[in-house]
Amino acid sequence: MSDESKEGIGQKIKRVLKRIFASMFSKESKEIQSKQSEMKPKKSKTKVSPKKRAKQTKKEPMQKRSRKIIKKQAEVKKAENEEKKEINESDYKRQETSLKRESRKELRKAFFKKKKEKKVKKEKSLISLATERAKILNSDIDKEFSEWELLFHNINLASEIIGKIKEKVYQDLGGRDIKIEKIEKRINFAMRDAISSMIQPQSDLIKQIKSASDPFVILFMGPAGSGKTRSLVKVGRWLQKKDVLSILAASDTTSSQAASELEDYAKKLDLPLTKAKAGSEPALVALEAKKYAKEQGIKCVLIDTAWDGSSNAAKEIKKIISTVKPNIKLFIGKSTKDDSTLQQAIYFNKEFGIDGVIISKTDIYDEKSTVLTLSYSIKKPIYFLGTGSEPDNLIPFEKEAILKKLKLG
Ligand SMILES: Nc1nc2c(ncn2[C@@H]2O[C@H](COP(=O)(O)OP(=O)(O)O)[C@@H](O)[C@H]2O)c(=O)[nH]1
Ligand SMILES: [Mg+2]
Repeated sequence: MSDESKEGIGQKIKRVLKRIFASMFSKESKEIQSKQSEMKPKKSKTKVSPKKRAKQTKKEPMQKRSRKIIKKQAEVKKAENEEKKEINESDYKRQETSLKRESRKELRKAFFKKKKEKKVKKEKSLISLATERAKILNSDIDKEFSEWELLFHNINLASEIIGKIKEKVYQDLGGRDIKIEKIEKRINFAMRDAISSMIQPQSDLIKQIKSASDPFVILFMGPAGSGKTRSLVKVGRWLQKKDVLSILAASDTTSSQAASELEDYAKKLDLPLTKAKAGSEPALVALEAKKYAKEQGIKCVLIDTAWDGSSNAAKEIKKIISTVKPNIKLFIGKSTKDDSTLQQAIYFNKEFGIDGVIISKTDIYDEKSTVLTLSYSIKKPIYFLGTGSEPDNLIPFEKEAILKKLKLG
C-alpha cells in the first residue's frame, strides 16, 4: 500500500479543500488588483511617492481611495482643459492680430498703388497740356482781359485808353500758336508790354544837370493850386540831397505872398533865391537867377510861375521861355479821378510845350489813372510823384512801381 493510500481519507479531503480555498483567495486578490489599476489615473501630473501611496493604501479603505482618485483625475482633466482653452484663446488672438496686420498692409498697399496711378495720370495730362499748342483767339484775350478791364474801370481810366491797350494785346498775340499752359502768361506779358510802351522814359536829370556847361534851367508851370511852388521846393531839396545846388527864382510876382512863401522855404533849406517886388516882370526875375547861377557856379535854376488862366499869365510864361530858354518845362498836375488834369495838360502842352510831368498829391488820390492817362494822351515822361506837402515828400517816378500796382510787375 502507497503513502497516499496510507493517508487517511479525512486528511485527503482536508488537503483538497485547502487547495480550493487557496485558489479562491488568489482569484479575489487578482480582481481587486485589476479594479485598482482601472481606478488609477492614467496620467497624473501630481506624482505620489510609492511610500506615501503604501501608507495611503494602508490607512484608507479601498472605496474612499478610489473616490479620491476619481476626484483627482477630474481635477487634472479640468486643469488640462483650462490650459488647452488658454492656449487656444491666445493662439486665436495671435492669429487674429496677424490677420488684421496683413489686411491693413494689403489696404495700405492698394491705397498707395491707387495714389501713384492717379499721380501718374495727372502728370501725364499736364505733360500733354504743356506740349499741346493752340492758336490764341481774341475771345481768349477777352477772357483774360476782363480782370484788368474791371481794374481800369475802377481807377476811372478812359474807355478809349482801355480799348487801345486791348487792341495792342490783340495785335501782339491774336492768332499766334502758343503752348496752352503759357497762354495766360503770354497775355499778361502782352498787357505789360502794352502799358509799359505807353509810359515814356524820362531822362536822367542829375546826369543832364551835371554835364551841362550852362546852368540847367527847369520851369514849373501848371494850373493854380496844382502844387507848382511846393514841387519846386521839393525838387530843390532832392537835388540838394544829390549834391546839386540850385537857385530858386520867384517868378510868380502876382502877389507878395507867393514870393514870401518861397523865401521861407529857401531860408529853411539854405538855398539861394531871387525875388522881386510884386508886379515885377517874371521873365526878368528868371533871367537874373540864371545870371547869378552862372556867376556863382550854381548848377540848376528852378523857376516858379503864376497861373490864373488869363491871357496875361500865358503871355508872361511865354516871355520867360523865350528869355531864359529852359532846358526842361515841367507841367505840375495833381492826381485826380476825373480828366481835369488831362485837359489842363493838353492845353499847357499846346500852349507852351511840356517836356515832363510831376504828378502831385498822390498821397490824396492814387496816381495809377493819372499816370496812364497823361502818358497816353500827351506822351511825356513823368519825372516825380508828390507824396505830401513837406520838402521831402517827393519820389522819382518808376515805371516798374506802376506796373506792380497794376499787378503786372
Ligand atoms: N497832400 C499834398 N498836398 C500838396 C502836395 N503838393 C502841394 N500840396 C498842397 O497844395 C496846395 C497848393 O500848393 P502850391 O504849391 O501853393 O500850388 P501852386 O498854386 O500851383 O503853386 C498847398 O496847400 C500845398 O501844401 C502834395 O503832393 N500832397
Ligand atoms: Mg505857387
